[in-house]
Amino acid sequence: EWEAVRNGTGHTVYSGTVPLTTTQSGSTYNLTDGARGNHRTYNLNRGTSGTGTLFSGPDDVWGNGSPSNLESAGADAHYGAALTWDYYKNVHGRSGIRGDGVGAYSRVHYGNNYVNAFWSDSCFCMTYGDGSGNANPLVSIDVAAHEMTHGLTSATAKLVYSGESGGLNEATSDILGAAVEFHANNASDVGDYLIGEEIDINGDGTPLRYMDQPSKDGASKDNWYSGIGSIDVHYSSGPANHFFYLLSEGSGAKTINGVSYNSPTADGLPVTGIGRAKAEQIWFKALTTKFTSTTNYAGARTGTLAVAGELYGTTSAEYKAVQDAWAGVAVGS
Ligand code: ASN
Ligand code: ZN
Ligand code: CA
Repeated sequence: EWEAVRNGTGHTVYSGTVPLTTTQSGSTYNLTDGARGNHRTYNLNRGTSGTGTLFSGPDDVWGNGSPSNLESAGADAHYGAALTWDYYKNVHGRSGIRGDGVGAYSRVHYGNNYVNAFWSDSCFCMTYGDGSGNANPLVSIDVAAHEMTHGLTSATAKLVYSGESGGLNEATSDILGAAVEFHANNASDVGDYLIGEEIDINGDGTPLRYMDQPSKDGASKDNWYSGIGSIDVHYSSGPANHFFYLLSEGSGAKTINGVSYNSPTADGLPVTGIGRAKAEQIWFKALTTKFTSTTNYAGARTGTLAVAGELYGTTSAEYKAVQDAWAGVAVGS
């Protein structure tokens, strides 16, 4: 039996019509990404264990844009994994989650009315529910990149998923998930500092999380405080998400790709942003070379400052912006 890498087409739920890299095996096409370590996308068809079945068929066109066609969410998941792979490869020089060029896999249609998505270290895979009520399949670009980034964190800093390190783990997935969405440059799902704005999990069109002012979700914290390690990691992520927004874009009001933001600072002092590209380099390098399993907010400040010093020098505007952005979320000296 022969196999070949193919260029297919996905009609996704959230990202319009997109290119998908697939594999042709005999007369059958598969959602196996032959250009990205054979990352595969499986259909659990409402099951909750195993892999279900690899998406496959007689042609290289996947889904029709509607969630009722089971291939559509598969196309989103396959596309999101490819975008995340390409982001780490092209922007940070990392090939695959472990840096070994080996793909992972995605499973869609997990369970019944499951309103979540998750990364698992035990399967080294991502899993996506179909949502229920207003919530649609949880397969948008930022959600896929968020989950895949949990794999990166597991393979690098290994930030423990509780306490302040847990908040930093969650924030890392939001920060780099947003970065992937911006880099994707997809016309249907444009880049923003919102998480999960496509899936309508709240039923009123609001996103799951806001990086410019995390407290807008009603639960996340904008700024560090001494007890933050005892709240849910999806809320203690707030100060780090807010730090990243301030570092990239600066404080105050701003509109980007049609979305309006307003980012206040804890100390009332202004922060001048250094742009997303530099902020991404600082966070990624801190994650992969400075952070450890027990890094807390103070350690994240130290680690990102060390990286800013290495990349730009300790007298640079970038170094000062890292200092100011941490002070802006009440982490500092
Ligand atoms: N979707 C959630 C997340 O990635 C699942 C969880 O709570 N771990 O954070
Ligand atoms: Zn997460
Ligand atoms: Ca988003």
